[in-house]
Amino acid sequence: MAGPLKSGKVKSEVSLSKKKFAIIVAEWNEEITEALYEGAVAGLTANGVKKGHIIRKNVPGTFELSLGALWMGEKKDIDAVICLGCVIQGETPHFDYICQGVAYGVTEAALKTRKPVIFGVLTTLNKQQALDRAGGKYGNKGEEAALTAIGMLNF
Ligand code: DLZ
Repeated sequence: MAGPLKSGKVKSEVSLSKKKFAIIVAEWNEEITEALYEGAVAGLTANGVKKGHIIRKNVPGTFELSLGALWMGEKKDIDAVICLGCVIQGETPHFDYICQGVAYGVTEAALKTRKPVIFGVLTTLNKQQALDRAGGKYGNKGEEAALTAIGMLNF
């Protein structure tokens, strides 16, 4: 299994130059999810993934990531799917339903497609906590999700 290095690179025993990734981006909390997307692309390209091999798809909200992941994971030429979303508890009365639903759905998509489907969803109490994890003081969880996808391709 590949291990993360400090540089944002991972040790990969498989060649990544031919691998294709789908990134599904939820449009809710766009400021955060765009930053996660930038982080994910940076994480992939820093490790040799070609920009042309990264396919982006948007979905309205985090809840829809599951179906988006299944649809993209079913495509023969996609090697791994990265799901990016952000659910903020203070602003979302049905926070728990969305989070449970997407956690279950992403797992289902991985098991059904037998491909890595990565859970790059921030579930935070407030917007500041999300910003801190979308390129702020705690790094970028989108980049982490990208490195996790690469790690799984090295399984
Ligand atoms: C409805 C809703 C709310 C209130 N909050 C969020 C959120 O914080 N983050 C997010 O990604 N999506 C939110 N949504 C939208 C749901 O994910 C979903 O799009 C709708 O419930 C329709 O299925």
